[in-house]
Amino acid sequence: MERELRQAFLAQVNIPEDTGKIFAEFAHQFEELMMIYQCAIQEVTTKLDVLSHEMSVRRNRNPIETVKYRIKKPKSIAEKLHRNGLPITLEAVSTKLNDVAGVRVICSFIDDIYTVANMLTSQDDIRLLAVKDYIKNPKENGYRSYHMIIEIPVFFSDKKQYVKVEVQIRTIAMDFWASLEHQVKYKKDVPNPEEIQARLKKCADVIAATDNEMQNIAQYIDIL
Ligand code: 0O2
Repeated sequence: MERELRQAFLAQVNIPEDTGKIFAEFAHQFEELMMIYQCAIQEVTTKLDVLSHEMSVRRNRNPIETVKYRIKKPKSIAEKLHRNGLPITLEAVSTKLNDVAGVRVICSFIDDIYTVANMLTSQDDIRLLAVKDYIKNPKENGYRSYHMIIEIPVFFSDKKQYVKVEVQIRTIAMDFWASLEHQVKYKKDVPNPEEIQARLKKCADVIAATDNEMQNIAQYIDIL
């Protein structure tokens, strides 16, 4: 198990690192929980790979540009639980956090986002738990993206378990914006943060207008 994980959790729960047996058991359970999320990510990315392969053969264009994924880092898990006033326990991780397993799908056009979301959620083994449409309702800072919390069944040796995965779907341009904004958010000592936020908001507006116009052109030349 990563040292970072140990330190983040132990620091949050005030357990000295040499508590031996208790720690070893906790570490093992945490590792098992992360394995479950990792398997759920594999299931979702496999579905996306299949769709992507099918689209590239059966249609003249594939709405899926890129698929990325990540397991939330132990430090971020601990911080999010702490921020939300939740106990730093494995139970809280699995019952209260929706985004430990995250998959991000990058598309070229806005319409592609809804196409991919529909293709995924119309599969009968996927349960759609929640949708946040930050494209129709952008955040005040300019953030745009389509978020879904889904549950996907994972078949283990002794049981079938539904596992939550956050799926974020956005255009290339929205992704470009979100990566820089994310870095600004987590960077300490950003000079003139208000000015940077205002400039990023302007970029988000320009990007939204560009995404819309790109889609209009694609529709006009009939490639969507
Ligand atoms: P990281 O580092 O990506 O993991 P909920 O999970 O529904 O209880 P939450 O977390 O506010 O509440 O949900 P939401 O709004 O769907 O946001 C979840 C994730 O979306 C974030 O995870 C980011 O990845 C992304 N996101 C949301 N808002 C913004 C934003 O304003 N800017 C950027 N760049 N990304 C955003 P984390 O845990 O914040 O970060």
